[in-house]
Amino acid sequence: MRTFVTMLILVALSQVISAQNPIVTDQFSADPSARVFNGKVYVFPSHDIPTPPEKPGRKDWFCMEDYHVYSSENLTEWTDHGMIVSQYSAPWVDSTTYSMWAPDCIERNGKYYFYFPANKKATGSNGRGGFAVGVAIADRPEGPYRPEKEPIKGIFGIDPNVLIDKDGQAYIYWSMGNIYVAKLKENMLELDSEPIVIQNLPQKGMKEGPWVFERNGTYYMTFPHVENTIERLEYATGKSPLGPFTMTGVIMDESPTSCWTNHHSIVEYNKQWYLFYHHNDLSPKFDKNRSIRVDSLFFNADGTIQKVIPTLRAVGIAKAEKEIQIDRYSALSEVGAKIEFIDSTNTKLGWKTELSKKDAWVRFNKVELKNNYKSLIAKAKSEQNGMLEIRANSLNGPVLAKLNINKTSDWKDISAKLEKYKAGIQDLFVISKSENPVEIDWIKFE
Ligand code: FUB
Repeated sequence: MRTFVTMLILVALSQVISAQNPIVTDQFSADPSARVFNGKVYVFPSHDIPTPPEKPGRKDWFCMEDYHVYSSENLTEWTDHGMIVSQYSAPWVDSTTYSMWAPDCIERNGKYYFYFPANKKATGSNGRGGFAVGVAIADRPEGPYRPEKEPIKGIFGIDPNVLIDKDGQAYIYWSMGNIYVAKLKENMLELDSEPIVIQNLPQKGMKEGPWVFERNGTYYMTFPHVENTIERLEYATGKSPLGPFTMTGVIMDESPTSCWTNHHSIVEYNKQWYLFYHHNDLSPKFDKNRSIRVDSLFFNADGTIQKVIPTLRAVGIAKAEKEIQIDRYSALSEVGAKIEFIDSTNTKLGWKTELSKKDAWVRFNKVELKNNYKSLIAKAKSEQNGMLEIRANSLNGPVLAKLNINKTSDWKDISAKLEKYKAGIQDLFVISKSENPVEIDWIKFE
């Protein structure tokens, strides 16, 4: 009965968000560890928050008090299952430190083990506890999770990552200057070997956030590293989970918005590989309030990883009848098109597309048009009278609708009759057909 009630509460707490990059926009999120459980992708990020007034000393630093978990089947609609572990629910965590950094989660024998770093309650004479790694266990990926009373003995560090090898042996990796690894016992709660430092990684520049996976007999040790001034994602490869590893390449260059950290995970889902990572999209001026993202990742025939270029469009097929955030575009015209926050004082309201010239355009790829839509709706405005054309698949492709945006300084839902169209997955072009500037929040089909 108790489990049933808990499940009902969890369902009631779930919230579905349709999103491109970043994939979570109603709160900050960072350090995404993605896992495939029961045919869905689950993402376990950390959760940045603005500094609370009682912690002014942390104003310029990471501030994190709990974790949420998200899931998706199509990688465009994400369900937030709510908070799973907090600094107040784990008995060993010093709940004044807001230090719930990058976590990971793994399944073994039907149980879900959630690993998270945080500052321990002080025990030493210096009054500081330092970073340890704890575990919380659940019967379902969404929780509820029960935190263990004590952290794992023998780990002093951050950014836990767990690999269960093909022979069933589990390994835990973490960082603290270097990257460390140790075997885990079958119970997933205790170390089964002395920690060792992974050798042959770059000596200079900070390394953290290990994420290890195996593909075709190669073990990929992937990690953020400061080669120049901020982190980029690099990797080394080897033939065993313990190494030796050889430095192999760069997965993603430094953030174009100068986010100092990047932290990632790599996962295969429905025969496609994905890179989950973070930038500071919703907080351009403070890079400790980050947002998680996803893009496709490809391997070369020799097993090396092709560099991933961050996109706004992200992955997956968008549903035409949901609000399509065209500001998460696939391409923009060189002149007359730009993206701005709807309200720069409340970035969580998202972005808008501004088309300021005739023939300026924005392209949004892979929208699934079903049969029988009658109209196209745009949330838009124009200080003078504007006009938009929506076309399928190219700038000269079939016209789907023409929208007149009558002079207004308020956002309006403007509707136009749809022309005959072909159902299926199409790329949409939204094109300005007047010299008067038009702002668009989203479009959708009805
Ligand atoms: O999110 C806090 C810390 O920043 C993580 O633990 C690191 O990997 C870096 O992303």
